[in-house]
Amino acid sequence: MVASKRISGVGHSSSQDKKRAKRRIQEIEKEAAIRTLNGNGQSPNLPPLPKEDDGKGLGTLFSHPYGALPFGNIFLASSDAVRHNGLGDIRPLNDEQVLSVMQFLDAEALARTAETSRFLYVAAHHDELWRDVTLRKYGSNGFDFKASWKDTYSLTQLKTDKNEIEFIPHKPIAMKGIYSDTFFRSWLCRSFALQESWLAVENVCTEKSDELTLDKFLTDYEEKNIPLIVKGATSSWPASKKWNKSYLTKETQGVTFRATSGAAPLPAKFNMKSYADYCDSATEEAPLYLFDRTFSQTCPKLLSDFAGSLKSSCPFFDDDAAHGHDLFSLLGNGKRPDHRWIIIGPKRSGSSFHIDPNATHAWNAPIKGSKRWIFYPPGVSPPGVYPSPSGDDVIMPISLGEWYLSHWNDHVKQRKNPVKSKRPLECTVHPGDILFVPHGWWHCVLNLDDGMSIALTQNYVSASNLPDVLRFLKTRNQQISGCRDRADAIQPDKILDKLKERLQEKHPDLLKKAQHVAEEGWQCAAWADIEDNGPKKKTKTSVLERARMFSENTGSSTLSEEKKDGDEALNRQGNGGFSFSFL
Ligand SMILES: O=C(O)CCC(=O)C(=O)O
Ligand SMILES: [Fe+2]
Repeated sequence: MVASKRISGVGHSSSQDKKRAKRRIQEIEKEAAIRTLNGNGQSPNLPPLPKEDDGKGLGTLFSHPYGALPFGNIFLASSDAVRHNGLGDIRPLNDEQVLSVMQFLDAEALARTAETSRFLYVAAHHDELWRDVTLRKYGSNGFDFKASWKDTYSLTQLKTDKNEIEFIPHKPIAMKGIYSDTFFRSWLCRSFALQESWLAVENVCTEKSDELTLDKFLTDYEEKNIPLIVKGATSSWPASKKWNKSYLTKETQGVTFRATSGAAPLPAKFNMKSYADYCDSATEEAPLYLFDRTFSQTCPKLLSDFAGSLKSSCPFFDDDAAHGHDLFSLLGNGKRPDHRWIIIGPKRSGSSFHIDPNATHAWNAPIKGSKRWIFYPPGVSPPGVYPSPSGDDVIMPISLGEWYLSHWNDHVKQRKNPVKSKRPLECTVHPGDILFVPHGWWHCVLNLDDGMSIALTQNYVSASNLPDVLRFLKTRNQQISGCRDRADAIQPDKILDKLKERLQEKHPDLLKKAQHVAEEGWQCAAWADIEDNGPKKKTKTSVLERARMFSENTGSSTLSEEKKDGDEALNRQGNGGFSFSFL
């Protein structure tokens, strides 16, 4: 980003001033030339504009509401005075740094800043800044979402103050002369068109639910550790028929749900109605995703809408089955790591690349809205995803949008990886179907449909992954998750012994066999090339520093991974790890 100076002619400038101005023009031009405009008139730091293919029209979809244009357009502009004059003495900061400083402002300061100049008007309306002030002030009490974060803040403030002032919704004004990859890129990553080519490949195995036997599932999929879609398995679930905005709102009266985003400083508490409203108008690059692990206790009615049917329609996922599914249940409810979630999010929300927690397998059933999945086999990091050598943290683009827009071409190349077993798998899973997510596979998930997408997921340990789970609990203490923030849960240093104790009582043969296999090594390559436990080698750079370095090298914003986990998600810079990462 250029810390630009005034380059237009100035009334009484000295010849030295003129020389300086000329030098500066040359600098700007050089910088612009380095960024060589690509075919879209954008700098190469931005992904090419995707072609609109969902019939909404490029113009509306891609014009920034406050008029920001990609930085490359400055090459065609007569001056960059808007930024120069608008930032005054802070102009040496780049746009990202300006936004970082503004994160320290409260709502009043933000509103006043927006009045000071055209450039700061645009910067001070960055939706994420208003999200953050709202979450800081009202995030833990719940609030009604209204159209945008600025409106939500204003309305909540007026209500809290019992102020009689009339609420006037904010209407963005498009400014001229704003050239910023920071503003434009973030807008692009939140409003990108879903490309047909992203949805074209379907190479995950499928089975029809009425033809899939338990034995076939266990031998052909679970033991081989490969993903599978079971078609039509959940169509008979009451949840599939009943769950929508009004039903969930009615059945969850008085309950609040947590929603988090890797890009938001704090989690937010929403009631269902407010979250559904948010889904209708969310405009952030990385939307808040509702990932709730407590719903079966807070809304048992929702559990009864699928738990019974799961047993009859998907015997291969039956928690109580004799073949030893869900072995963590031996630890006891509340004591075991988190394992069941309701997941709700708007179009373009979803989960960034992660591996599921504690070496567990999972199933995922979309109830409303389809989901696009990309899988990378165990031990093969997806493009743009950089796990640390210890596996305790991972760096990747801050949003799914950014991953799709920036790394798609590299992903396409991976489809032709000469080693077949390293190639990615891809699929769209529709309501009515259920997906088996084998342990150790990287996966990312994108919600494709308008309104709120609703899904259920459950993680489990069975005979097939027990050896790796035992090995994981023994050697990856730092990465054990789903228990640290709950006092009633068994903590990482105790969990292995407890599990072995319980298995010894209930399934001694299974334990013996699994211990034997575990001693030989990992079954799954996800953890194989990482040194087992031992003193953790301290790297000099923190996750944040590495993220920053990566960002500076690639022009990309990054995120240190977050976990499939409630409050532990807050510690994502701390003991986070890719093996239990989520979102
Ligand atoms: O539905 C989603 O966003 C993804 C959930 C997921 O990653 C899982 O179920 O393992
Ligand atoms: Fe997952």
